[in-house]
Amino acid sequence: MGTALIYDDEMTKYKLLWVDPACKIEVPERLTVSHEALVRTGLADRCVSVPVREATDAEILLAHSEEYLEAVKKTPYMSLEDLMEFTRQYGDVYFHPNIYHCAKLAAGAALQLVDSVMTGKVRNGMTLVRPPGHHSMRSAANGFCVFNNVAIAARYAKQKYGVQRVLIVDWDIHHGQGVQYCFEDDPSVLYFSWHRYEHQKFWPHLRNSDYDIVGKEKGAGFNINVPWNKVGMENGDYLSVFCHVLLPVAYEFCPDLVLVCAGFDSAIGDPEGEMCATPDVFAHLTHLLMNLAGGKLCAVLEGGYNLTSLAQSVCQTVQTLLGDPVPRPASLNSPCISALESLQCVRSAHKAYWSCLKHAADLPTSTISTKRIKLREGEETTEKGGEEEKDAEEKVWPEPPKRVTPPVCAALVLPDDVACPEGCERFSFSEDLDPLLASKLRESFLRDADDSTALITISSLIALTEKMEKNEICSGLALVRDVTKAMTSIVQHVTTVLSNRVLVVCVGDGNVPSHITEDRETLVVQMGSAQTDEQSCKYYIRVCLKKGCSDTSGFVQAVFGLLLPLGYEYDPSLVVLVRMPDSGVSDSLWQQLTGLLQSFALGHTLVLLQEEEKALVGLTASSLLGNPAPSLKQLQAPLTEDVEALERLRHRLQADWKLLQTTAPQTQ
Ligand code: Q9C
Ligand code: ZN
Repeated sequence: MGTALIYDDEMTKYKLLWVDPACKIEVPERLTVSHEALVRTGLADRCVSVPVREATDAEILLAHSEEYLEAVKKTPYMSLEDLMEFTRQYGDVYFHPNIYHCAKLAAGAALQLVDSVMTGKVRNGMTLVRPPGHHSMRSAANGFCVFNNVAIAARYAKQKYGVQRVLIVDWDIHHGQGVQYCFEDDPSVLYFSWHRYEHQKFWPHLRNSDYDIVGKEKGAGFNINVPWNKVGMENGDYLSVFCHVLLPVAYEFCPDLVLVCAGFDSAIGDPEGEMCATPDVFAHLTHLLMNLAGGKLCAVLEGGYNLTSLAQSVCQTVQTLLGDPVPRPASLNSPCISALESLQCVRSAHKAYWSCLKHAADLPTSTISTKRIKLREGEETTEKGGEEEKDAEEKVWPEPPKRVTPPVCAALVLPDDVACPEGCERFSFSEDLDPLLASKLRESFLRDADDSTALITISSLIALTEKMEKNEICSGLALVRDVTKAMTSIVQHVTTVLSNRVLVVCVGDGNVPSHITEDRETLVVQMGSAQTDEQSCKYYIRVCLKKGCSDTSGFVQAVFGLLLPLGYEYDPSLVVLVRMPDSGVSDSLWQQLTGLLQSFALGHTLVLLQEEEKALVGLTASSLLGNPAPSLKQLQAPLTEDVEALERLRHRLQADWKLLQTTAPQTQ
């Protein structure tokens, strides 16, 4: 199952023919540099190349009026003056004799991508198109857009493939108001957009772009706007919104297809966005969406005007779609005050519609009319904005490091009678065990059981973690006699000998030895049902669910609200995922967790299973290989007491872990 790449250089064959400062950034080179970067890095070659086609009239009419289509149809025959005149009725857009042709190809390319994914020809894909689409409305071109490529694609997928729910994620830095208008009363399409807003001072200056515009009638709750009221937003701000808004809602929505309005003007260096998120953040945004809808994800290019950051960001996105391990998120700062305010506002505005947000805090007091102005004037230095504007053009950032895929994707330590799944490698530690290490291991972990099999398993696992550290192996999986013992020895080895940070995720009840949890080199997050007196502390966090890990919605809530933000902030170099006996977690949830954890540590995850759980080897390995997890079906509302307990826990930990914040500090 591959990744489609759809591109045709015909779409570079139109440009601005007169002077218009608002439109001069939308140049043909946007496509050529993006495509050349994909070719140069060898990524294009790894994709399935799919040809473009023109969208038909009927397809364009899925999102546009007949009058508008007929008007655009005349543009190829217009004189320069007529084109300028025609252009004047719309905002921030230009026409050219060849743009109608290109607009048909852009929409058609999005449809080809939907076809390729829906028919199973590929798993996912990206299309590089001009003109972009998300600003164009039923009867109007706008913001460089002629036809709404993604809106047309969503309607087409519903019509042709009977897709029931479509998620549209618009990470372009502008509000795709055209998409919002198209689906505002439609509960079958969930539209999420974040956008530079600056309290309506930024283009397109619409009151409709604010957080309280949630959709209409049956579609109420299915339109999510995250306004950025400051420039300079960073990776931490973006990932925070994904963890605390988009992902929980998206999993509750349970889409059959994910479409991305993939604009890269939200990246550092872009003259329009003036944000500071680095190109590698798109690897994470992409990866976090890849386990929804059984992996069916179509990314369609929208904006992106800094040619360097655009090309880098496109490569990060495509490389992630291809399944390569994602880079460690560089320099994740805490979300800024303004981002937290937006987060709090959006979560509060959607409380009534999504059970995952039911217990979100109310609106911050500072948003109430006059206080908003006061806050903005009296902002402290922790705030972003201000001087960023001047040096936007001189912004420099390091090129994202080359992402290398280890020769072995998943290495398995298994008893001889358990078959090794396809695509994985059986790992056995053949060299004679270092006598010093052997005696140390025997002494500290196997004191009472003179069990040579267990000793060999542990030794193999230690050798495996060393190969992971050298990036010769990406991930590992082992069936062991005693998961707790295995975890203990591995964590001790990795933290002391390799002096690396380890994130231990324990699924299910069972004691975690205190010498692990007291070590600052280890962060332990345990999900279970056991109510004990033991309080969570900074490095040992226990999530208690009334019905344990069999409660999928409570578990998912904890994964997005707690585990992922903690993982991002902690930035481990190894993740150890431990499945305690009788955890009760469902197969699909287990696979989702395994997939999501590969956001961290360059995908270096070591999974430990009890030896009786042979049946789980295949599906766990499949997730380690990057296959999308089955979807969780539409989630029930989590138990109120669980959510409340989770919120209290999150609140308590916020002082230590800043990415857990979802509210702005009280002003005054
Ligand atoms: N300073 C897309 O990104 N305003 N469209 C330009 C120039 C229009 C952006 C103002 C921006 C349109 C797809
Ligand atoms: Zn844009």
